[in-house]
Amino acid sequence: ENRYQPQEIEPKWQDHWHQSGLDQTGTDTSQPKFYALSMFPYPSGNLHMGHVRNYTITDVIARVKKMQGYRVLHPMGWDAFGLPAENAAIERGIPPAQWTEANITQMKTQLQPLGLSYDWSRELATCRPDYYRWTQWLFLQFFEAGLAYQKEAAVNWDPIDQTVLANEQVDSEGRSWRSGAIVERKLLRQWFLKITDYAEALLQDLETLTGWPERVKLMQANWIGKSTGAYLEFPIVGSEQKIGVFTTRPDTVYGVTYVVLAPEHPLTQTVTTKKQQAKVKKFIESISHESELERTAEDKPKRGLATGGNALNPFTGEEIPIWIADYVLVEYGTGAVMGVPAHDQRDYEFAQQNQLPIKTVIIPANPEVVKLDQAYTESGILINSGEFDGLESPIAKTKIIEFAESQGWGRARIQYRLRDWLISRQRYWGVPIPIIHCPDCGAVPVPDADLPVVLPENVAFTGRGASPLAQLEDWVNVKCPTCGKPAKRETDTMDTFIDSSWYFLRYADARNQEKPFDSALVNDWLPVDQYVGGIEHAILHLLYSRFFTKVLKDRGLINFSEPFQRLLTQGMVQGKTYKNPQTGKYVIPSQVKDPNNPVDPESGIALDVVYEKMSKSKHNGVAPGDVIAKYGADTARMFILFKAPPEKDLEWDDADVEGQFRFLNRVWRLVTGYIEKNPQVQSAHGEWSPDEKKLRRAIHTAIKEVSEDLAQDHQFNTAISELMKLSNALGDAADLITSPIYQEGIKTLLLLLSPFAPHISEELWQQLPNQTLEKSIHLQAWPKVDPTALVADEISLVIQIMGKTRGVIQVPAQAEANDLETYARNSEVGERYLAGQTVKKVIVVPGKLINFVLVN
Ligand code: ANZ
Ligand code: ZN
Repeated sequence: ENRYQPQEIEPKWQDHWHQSGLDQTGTDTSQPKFYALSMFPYPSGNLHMGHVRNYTITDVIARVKKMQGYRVLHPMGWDAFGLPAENAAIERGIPPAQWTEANITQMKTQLQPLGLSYDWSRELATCRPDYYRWTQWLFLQFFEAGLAYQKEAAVNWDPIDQTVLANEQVDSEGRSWRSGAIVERKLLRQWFLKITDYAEALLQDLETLTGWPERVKLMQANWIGKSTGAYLEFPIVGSEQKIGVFTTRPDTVYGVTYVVLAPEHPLTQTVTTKKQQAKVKKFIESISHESELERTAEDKPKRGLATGGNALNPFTGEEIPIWIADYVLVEYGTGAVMGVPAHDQRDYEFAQQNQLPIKTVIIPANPEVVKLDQAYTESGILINSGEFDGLESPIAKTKIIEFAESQGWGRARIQYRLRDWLISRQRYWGVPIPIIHCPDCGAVPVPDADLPVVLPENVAFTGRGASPLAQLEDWVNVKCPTCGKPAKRETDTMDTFIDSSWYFLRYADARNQEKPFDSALVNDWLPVDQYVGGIEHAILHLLYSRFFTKVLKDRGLINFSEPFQRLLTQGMVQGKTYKNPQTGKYVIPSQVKDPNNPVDPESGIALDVVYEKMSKSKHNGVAPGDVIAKYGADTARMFILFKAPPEKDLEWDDADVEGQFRFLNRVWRLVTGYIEKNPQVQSAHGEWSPDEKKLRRAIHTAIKEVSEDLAQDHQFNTAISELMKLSNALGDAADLITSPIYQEGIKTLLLLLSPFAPHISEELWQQLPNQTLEKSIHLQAWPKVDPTALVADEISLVIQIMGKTRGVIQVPAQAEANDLETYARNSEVGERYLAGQTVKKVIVVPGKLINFVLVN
């Protein structure tokens, strides 16, 4: 018997496709291009369901586009630098490169059985010198453009191991992962990329990204955080210096009753009086341990101190005290604020605590809404504001800025929350920053000819002391490329987000030895037409990639300014968990005796059944390899695509996996049954019988619906439902087996199925009479809709009596509402249910149903 055996056919076709080069990138330049990209994985060594979902989605898109006549680029690679490899080196003595390459090999082995249509000839790994050579080259482009610079910034310092720690190496209590020491902050000179120069462009161009989820664009906009307002200066009494503040509410300037500096502000020392010096010093020290989050948390009391100094409000001529406080951040705006307690909630609370005056200068147009125990933070009408009294906030803002400008007190200002990108890492397993520090020439780029600066291999990993690179004297000490004097290499490596900020460009020309890429090739393939990945990258990775793209465009290396045309952020894959509601512990599913009535095997307490993101600690993971071994990759793919729309979370459900397996078995029997009967297909005879017409309509409806589901919002789930309908229609039309329509139906079913379940459809396609191996189903054209086939001669009309469905009749498609009523009344169903009844009302939904409302 000819059974569906995925374990046999899947490896066979994978081998065959590989040998025949089926998945190589399209080269026919007469075709439009399509670039389908999944976010490349970190090679942890372990492929999980989240990966499988991501790559399956992209694979279907790539396969459909190929059939629709596009030349497709669908590559894969490895985001291979990062901390875990270095931790493995510290803990187990395995060199990071070896650990990483072994993981890559293992994950490739795990990817192989999924039947993904990657062009592996373009594979890249960011940790290999043939890639990071160009990461270094690109860094030097930024350096040359003045977009890479050094300044002091705080790092996590482990005082016991005398080492810098990554954020991930500091636990939630602020302790080092290795030594357990309380981590300190330490200032180091580090490298930054000037992403703030591109803040406005990054914000503006979000509008052009029509193929992105609104939610992601909003997250990016909030991260960039544009505020419009004013820069105003308050002269320090008894000094020539002024305190500049950034405010979004210049209309409240008459209500300023004090000025606050961030404790770290450079003017703090200047304004502090002798009497306050000791206290201020102590305050600053105590603040240095708080994080930014703690300092600005809304529910936390604001801490502050008077400096003893005063400033002048130039608008009112009043002297006001200068304070320092933890809620003012040194990095934002000017690091100083004008305190307006009547109209800013934080200022209000601060003023209350410290008995500072509160002066109302804005009243609501509708005074009923005033609440006395909090700031009035809305717009309104100005009072107590001299010549600006009576103006509304928006107009007052403009007038006050104009006036300030005419007096030399300030000007309009736009402020972004986005900060420059700190890219220095004091670690080994990353791209070495290609800079040599010379005492005379300063920071000198490593000359092109000396790239890449290769990571040395004879390195000790102890987790203690300076970074491994900094400990290698031979490597560190070099001659200055400019003047030849003794100089030192930069020992910092780059943030791995840099590696992933340009990999999508490299795929267009992955084997280039002379340049990071050929511009013409990149300009041809990019932007990426469909990018697919997790929402966790909604901010940083996407923002950095957009930034790189814009800089490279300005450098003349590429001709487009946005890298990703369309973005799909796929939902999580969730597994079933059994959770003890009292302890919060997750019970291992195999220990739950009765899944219908799950109780904790120890305490007997009833367990909550909830779906959560798959993870080891929750015992709810499903290993891709296990599913494939049991059902095959085609079933796994079908299930993932069918169970939920791609953006939504997906609940893993064994019964539904079974369901997809059964569907593929049905397809198998349908098609092999057809092949075994080996029918003599009649030649087309122009005039189709009503049954043939009906089947033809089902076929073309499926083509239309599947094509639309795929074109619009990647509704794979409804597309698969259409495939099920078509397979049922063919099952019902067994009488037509010799009709050319039936043959068209079988072929269409396989063609439409092939992007989703590439192996079974190839196997059955090849078994069809007159197929040859050269004509892979994946090289066939996507079926076209014949609109004439969609026109129905007859439609099914549902008959309802009092809203209850009582039967279905066939009626002419063109019938009018009146006719429909006649057909319904005269039908068998109508006669049975309407006999002796009085009809009160008839409701007709044309083309669908008729409902008789009776008098009872
Ligand atoms: C006076 C004022 C009056 C303000 C008022 C608000 C309401 P966004 O929108 O986030 O840009 N601010 C400015 N620099 C600050 C800093 N370094 N640390 C903490 N707060 C700072 O916020 C801008 C507002 O945040 C500014 O406008 C300033 O307070 C405060 F009725 O100035 B405002
Ligand atoms: Zn020099």
